[in-house]
Amino acid sequence: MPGQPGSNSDIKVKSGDTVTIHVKNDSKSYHAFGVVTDPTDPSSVVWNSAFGTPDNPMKPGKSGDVTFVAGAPGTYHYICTVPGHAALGMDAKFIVQ
Ligand SMILES: [Cu+2]
Repeated sequence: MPGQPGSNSDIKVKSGDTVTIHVKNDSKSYHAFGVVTDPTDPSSVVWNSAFGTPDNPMKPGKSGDVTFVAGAPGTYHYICTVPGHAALGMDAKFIVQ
């Protein structure tokens, strides 16, 4: 789960890969996961990669897996899709080769 600024590792996969992300909310706030085309737009989630949504986010302590197939090659981001959270640093690159 994206956390502190600068501490998030880039993820690299190949187009067509089936990717499973284990998401764990170990903070005291509400969060949600998604791979997006635009980190400033939480609605730009691709490939049904969301776990939780801004309207129905993960509660503190919740965890789970989301599995999706990586699409076209390019540089995407994985972010917290709760509005404002990506700008706080819950943002890193998700690179499809
Ligand atoms: Cu968040």
